[in-house]
Amino acid sequence: MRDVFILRTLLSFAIIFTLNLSSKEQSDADSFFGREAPVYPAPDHLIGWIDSRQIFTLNGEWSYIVDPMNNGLPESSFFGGFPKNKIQKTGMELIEYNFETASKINIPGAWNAEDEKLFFYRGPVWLFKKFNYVPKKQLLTHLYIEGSNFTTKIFINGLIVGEFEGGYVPFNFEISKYLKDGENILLVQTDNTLNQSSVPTQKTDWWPWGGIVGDVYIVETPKNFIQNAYLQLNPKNLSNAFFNLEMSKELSGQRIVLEIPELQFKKEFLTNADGFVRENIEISPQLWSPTDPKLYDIIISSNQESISDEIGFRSIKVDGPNIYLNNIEIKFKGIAMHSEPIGIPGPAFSKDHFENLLLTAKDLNINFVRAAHYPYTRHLARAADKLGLMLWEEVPVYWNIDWDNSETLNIATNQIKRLVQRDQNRASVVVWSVANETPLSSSRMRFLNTLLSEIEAIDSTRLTTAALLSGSEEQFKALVLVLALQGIKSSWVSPKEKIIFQSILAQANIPIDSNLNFSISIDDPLGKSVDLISYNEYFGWYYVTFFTEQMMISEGTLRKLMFEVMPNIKISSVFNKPIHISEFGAGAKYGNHSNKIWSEEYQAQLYKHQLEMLSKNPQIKGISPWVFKDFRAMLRPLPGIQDFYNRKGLIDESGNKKLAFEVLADFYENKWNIESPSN
Ligand code: GCB
Repeated sequence: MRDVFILRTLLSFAIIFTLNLSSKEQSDADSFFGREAPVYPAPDHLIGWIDSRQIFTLNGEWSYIVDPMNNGLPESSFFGGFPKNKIQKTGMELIEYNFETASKINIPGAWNAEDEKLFFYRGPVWLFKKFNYVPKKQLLTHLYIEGSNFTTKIFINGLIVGEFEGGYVPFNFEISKYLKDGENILLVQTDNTLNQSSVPTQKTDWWPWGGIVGDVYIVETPKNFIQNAYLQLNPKNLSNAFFNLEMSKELSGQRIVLEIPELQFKKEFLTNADGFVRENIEISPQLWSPTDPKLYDIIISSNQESISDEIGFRSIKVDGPNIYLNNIEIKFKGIAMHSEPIGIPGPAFSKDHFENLLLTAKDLNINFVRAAHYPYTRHLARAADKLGLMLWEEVPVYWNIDWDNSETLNIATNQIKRLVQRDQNRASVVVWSVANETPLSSSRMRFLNTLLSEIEAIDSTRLTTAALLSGSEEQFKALVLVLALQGIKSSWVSPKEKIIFQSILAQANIPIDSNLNFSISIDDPLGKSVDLISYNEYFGWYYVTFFTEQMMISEGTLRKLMFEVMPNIKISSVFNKPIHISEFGAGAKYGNHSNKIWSEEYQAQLYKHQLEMLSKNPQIKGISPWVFKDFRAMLRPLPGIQDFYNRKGLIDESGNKKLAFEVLADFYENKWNIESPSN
């Protein structure tokens, strides 16, 4: 049989290389070089409470091979691909790869952070790990990966385990049948290519870190195990909590014990016909809050296993334009972040990375972090739980994506579900965000409403949002008139520029002594579906740039005028809900001192004007300026200033504080409190 195949192969070679091919023959030739793609199964349902399971880490040193032609897959290689892991035995075997001698990388870690040659690379890279393990007959063995960007194919001992598309979120496969006693080989292909239908889409203002960017564990469970469990306070009744539990199989009558030793709570439940427990329990815990981030040990046991976690109890809700934590009105004093550690290139993934980020961010006197624009590893919310910071978590539905593509919707749905399933017990997480700056359309509404209903089905105890774009062209034309009126009033404006401003006003029939203020009313229809109206705005940074050519006024003049009019800008929404300003900011290179843009002084000035403006708008109940730390961005090439960093950070990549840092810290400490005894 094998000989017949080899003979046919050789014959085909001869034919292909000696004949001029017709198109039919060409397609035969193509299918000869590439085989039909095998089926790559999807991951299993997510396993929760991972940190209390029986786990063996596969973190550490791995080898890697870059495969720009995607030739290592079994379906694309004539020789069976890399999963075969052919080994040289006699020195006569033709093998063109070798994982044993290949370069090494630390996992978790992004190959485009660790290997300079791969900095801008987008494509497949193979990651290889040998490990010793003896599977136990009475247990199931799972492979758990906390995050892998963005398409991941997994092989164990040469066999296909499966594929996951999406990136950033955890997934697991049951792998018992692929394992053998002793040495096992795990081979993972990660591909960080993004395209129009992926999530995120092709163009983003952050780095497409590629590779395995979260913990890799072997996890052992009983054959019937507790898949996940959820314990959260009922926002409508603070002495009542929802307790939901799901078994891995639809097994009814399973005995489950829930214990909270510190509260002397112990109760037994039986699973229903679907293998679920869905109960309300009565407890009176001390409530979690930023000033008192109290966590309780929780133990859940079945007849076969026991899982545990530390969980905090709090409520979060909105009522009209106000936000309430534990029924006390609060403001979100926030900062936005990317998942990149201080002083270390690449993505953040570990407990240390996030503790360091959050502890440093706490010097801003914040109580809230917007974890933009994609899920970080579970260590973020764990650190926030302990440090008392409220969190906004988000999926990478960013700018314009393929709203009508059902595959794209599947990827995003999967991301939001996995994020919620993983972090549903974290008291720190108070906001789920489904999107950032997505242009209006009916297909976008359908898409985002689907994501919102996925959240609602799993977790109804938190706020939902999306960072919206708002302001029509018409509205922004009014800003031109407001700037022109200010230009006429301001003594420092040159006579030449005053003449231009006069003519702009005359054309619009606006008398030069009018009193016009600029106002924006957020009316994105998605506002109806979310709890928190979040809005990104860039007054003082981008917005003037749009007008300078059209007005024939220098950008310097317009920037100065913008600072003058900003304190009177009104931001409201048509919804009776709190507004959160999810972004504002300006680029500044640390150590660059001048009165020009990119200086620390310009950024600090912009913060002062922004904060004055925002504090005068009563519907605004939260802010998270952009951004805590300078982060890697391919859209930012300016040599000497950006060098492929987005420079809107309040600290630079090494942790140096820019002037604006203190401006924000002072605002949060002294100027933006709720004037009520409940503060
Ligand atoms: C935005 C985006 C954010 C960018 C930021 C910027 O509106 O939401 O991802 O990085 O602006 O710096 O331009």
